[in-house]
Amino acid sequence: MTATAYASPSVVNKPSGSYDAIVIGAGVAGLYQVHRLRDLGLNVIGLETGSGVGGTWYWNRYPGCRFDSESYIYQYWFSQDVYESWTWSERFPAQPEIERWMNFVADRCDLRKEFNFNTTVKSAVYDETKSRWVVTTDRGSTFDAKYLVTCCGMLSAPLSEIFPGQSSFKGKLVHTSRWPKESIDLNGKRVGVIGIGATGIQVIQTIASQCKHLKIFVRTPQYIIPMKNPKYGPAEAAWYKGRFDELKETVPNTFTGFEYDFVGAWEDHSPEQRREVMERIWNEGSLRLWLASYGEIFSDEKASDEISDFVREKMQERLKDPRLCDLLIPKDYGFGTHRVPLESGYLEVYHRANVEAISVRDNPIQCMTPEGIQLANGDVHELDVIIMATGFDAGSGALTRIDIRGRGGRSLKEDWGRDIRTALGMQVHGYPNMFTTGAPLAPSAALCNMTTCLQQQVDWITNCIDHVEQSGMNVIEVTKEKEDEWVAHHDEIANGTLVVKTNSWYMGSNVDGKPRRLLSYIGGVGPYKKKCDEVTESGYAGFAKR
Ligand code: NA7
Repeated sequence: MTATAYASPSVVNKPSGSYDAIVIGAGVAGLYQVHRLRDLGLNVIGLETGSGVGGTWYWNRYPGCRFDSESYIYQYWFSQDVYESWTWSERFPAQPEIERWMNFVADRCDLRKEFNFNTTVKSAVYDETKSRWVVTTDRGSTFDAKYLVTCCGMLSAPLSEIFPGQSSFKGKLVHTSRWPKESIDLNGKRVGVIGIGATGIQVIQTIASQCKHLKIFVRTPQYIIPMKNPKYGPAEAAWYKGRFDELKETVPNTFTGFEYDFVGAWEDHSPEQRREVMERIWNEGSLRLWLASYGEIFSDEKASDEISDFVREKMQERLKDPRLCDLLIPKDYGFGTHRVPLESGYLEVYHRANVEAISVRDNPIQCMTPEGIQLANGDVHELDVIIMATGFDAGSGALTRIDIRGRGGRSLKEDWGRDIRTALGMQVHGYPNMFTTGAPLAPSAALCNMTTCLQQQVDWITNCIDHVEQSGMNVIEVTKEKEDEWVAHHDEIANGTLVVKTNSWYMGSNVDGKPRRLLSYIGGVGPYKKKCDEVTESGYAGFAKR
């Protein structure tokens, strides 16, 4: 089943009032969290800003949006029936197919009725006298519940208001994650794209042939890996469906939550062997070169230099033109120290006659004007459409944009404005009975196959809530000491890597004033799971219960 029409959701399925648990978000984590809590017998409500399910895959409908994870790995593992009943059309499918899959999962598990859509949570306030969370929404509705689980996504708070004069622009201005459902006609238009991260690259390579003229505003060059995206037919579907049990067991225990794991130790291979390995993995056309070639590329300068040179060489062969090489090939940070996008013909776009790369490294964008984009030197680039592929306030932004108040009225926005701290990325001291997924200091904040990590977190949270319920308690809250311990452990591992030396959303450096800390736990998905399991097995040592 690949192209089912899905039911349009009722907007409001549940009334204001009291529930056992409130789940914010109807993406990968939110759907599964509602499913699990409902199975526990809890009265649960899901609240979602969008008009449908999908989260990331609902919002990011810009041209060219697709998986960088293999479709048969970016999966739910809780149900063999769900896994085997959906058939992917290719290795890295595009957003419409992924959105259809998310809707298929929601329908197969009858989850839609548990959600109120078109409903944005404005505040979540912990009432200490009642030990309950009180949540208000933009629709004027109020819900209270014993548990609050945030499944808001780690890349869902767009950086869409960053240039002075944006509202004066006479043409069409759009952030990629708010691309309209009815799409935008780019034919014959003068289009500008700001940003060449994973999103910008997908957009640029897709729209270049449609635009009359495309100006790409380039600041920091980006390493890339060419994607290989074969179509899947019955043979491939039978192959991966037959591996359900094996993948379900192995994927959650690898370093990054994908199928593959590292090839061996850098030092054990000669330079010639390493070259052979890199060539082989490069030709696989997946994220593997980054996530599962040599672990040392994240920590050892020599390994990082060697693999970075390898990728630079590959990019140079395609770009040829020295000006483009200077503009587009990274020189001052190591391969893989932030997100490496897959691409299909992206570099060749810059050879097209209708495409122009504008360097804004030393001559930054100053503002938008009614005509287009103005740079610091006064040059104005006249445009009909401006596409902002400018990224997100990652990890923390989705939560700090909600007025979340814990014990004593403390504000999460203020707490995280000083220092972004969590325990296991799933609880924050001072916020009892609040659980977070895709939040800072867990692999799910960036460095993993998202479905793997989010399911593991949802399972942990569900077991924890079940434990509280079974023990007849009201409240569970991580202690300050336990949180400190986790933050120290997280920092120790992070600070031993090269990732902390590179500026990117991974470090929060794309948002002015954001405290600098690696958002994602980099100790590995499998080891992280083990640490979470140890907490469960200890009866939640380090968590205060009453
Ligand atoms: P990213 O990776 O944060 O990329 C944002 C891009 O926008 C990046 O190239 C930025 O350049 C650029 N940017 C942001 N502000 C400016 C200004 N003021 N001037 C010029 N260029 C600017 O976001 P994506 O949406 O591409 O990807 C986010 C994740 O989604 C991705 O990692 C995948 O996991 C999925 P900079 O690098 O800051 O110089």
